[in-house]
Amino acid sequence: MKGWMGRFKVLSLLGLVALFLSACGRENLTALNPKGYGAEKSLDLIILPTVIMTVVLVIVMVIFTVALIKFRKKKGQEDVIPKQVEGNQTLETIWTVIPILLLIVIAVPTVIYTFDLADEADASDSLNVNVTGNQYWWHFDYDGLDIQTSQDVYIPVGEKVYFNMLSSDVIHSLWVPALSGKLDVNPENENTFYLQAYEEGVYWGKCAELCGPSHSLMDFKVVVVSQEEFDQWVADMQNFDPETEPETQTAVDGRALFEENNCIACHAIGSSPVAVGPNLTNFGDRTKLAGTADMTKENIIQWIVNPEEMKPGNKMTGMYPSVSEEDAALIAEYLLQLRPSEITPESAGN
Ligand code: HEC
Ligand SMILES: [Cu+2]
Repeated sequence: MKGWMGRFKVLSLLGLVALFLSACGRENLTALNPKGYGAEKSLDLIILPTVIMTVVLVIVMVIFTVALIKFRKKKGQEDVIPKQVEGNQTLETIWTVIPILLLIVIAVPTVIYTFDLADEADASDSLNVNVTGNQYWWHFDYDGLDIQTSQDVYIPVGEKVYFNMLSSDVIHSLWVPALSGKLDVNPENENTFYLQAYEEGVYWGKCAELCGPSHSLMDFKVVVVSQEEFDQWVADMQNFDPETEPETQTAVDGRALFEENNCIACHAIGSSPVAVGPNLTNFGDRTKLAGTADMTKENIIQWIVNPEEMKPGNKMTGMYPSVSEEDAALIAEYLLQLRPSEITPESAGN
């Protein structure tokens, strides 16, 4: 009975571990299923030392077990002392040389990949996105294209896209686990790396540097589309005219309220250098509100009425006159119809 119970415990423990690990494997948010160049190289560098260390562990455990059994105190031989081998030069040499060799085997590809991933030789021929990390949202300014987005960044599949990153406040860190390793985003000293995605789709990004109370909500998406779709998206964004009259009266009223309530001071609609708050040009195309909540009208109303509840410490709270739920609903109508493009996270697979 005891043996059965023991096995049951082990099995349930293993089950729990499997359950726990499966949560780490959320599709498009895992470094263990790479969909881009940087992530692939990083996984290679995770696997190599893991394999080496596992082999070392197994060998050491075998030797350890053999020693335990072979040299245990035996009945009738309590006083026997096994042969003492300390200071044995051959042994000392072997266990000094083997770890050095193993470290070299790990170090060589690590150094090669590090230089490879930091290579920026073709940056000036590639698409460049100037990224700003803010408490608690990401801003993306497409170099030379007159397009700014927030929360979602669109890139063409297969191409190297360079991210030139600065922070407007504290240190953040940009991480898209399925596409690449992470890189710090500092208030000074621009850091640059590139993303190169192998497959179309929507990949989740995270801030990977504790930056304040809503750090864990500082999510964003990388929308990877075909080159044609990307060109289409660029054209759609560039052709978008913020002056276009919304189709419904509620949205027209919402727009007036958006202007009256000072929202416009921080939120640009259309291409603009203003980046105090997220650019809302393609707000209606997003699948998440403020990077984190579901994009529903109710959530938008809640956000406008009291953003503090959704994202503590955010930089919008208290910066505009208080807005009633009715007015917030009209503003939400206006914002939700801002849909300049057919190319969206949904059309790309999420
Ligand atoms: C002082 C500048 C400021 C003002 C004024 C302001 N906001 Fe914001 N807003 C922000 C910032 C900063 C964020 C990002 C908050 C975060 O995610 O941490 C934000 C986020 C948002 C978002 C979510 C955007 C997204 O990409 O999902 C919406 C919607 C929004 N604000 C609407 C409004 C409305 C409506 C008003 C006027 C009633 C307003 N804001 C006034 C700064 C401002
Ligand atoms: Cu951050």
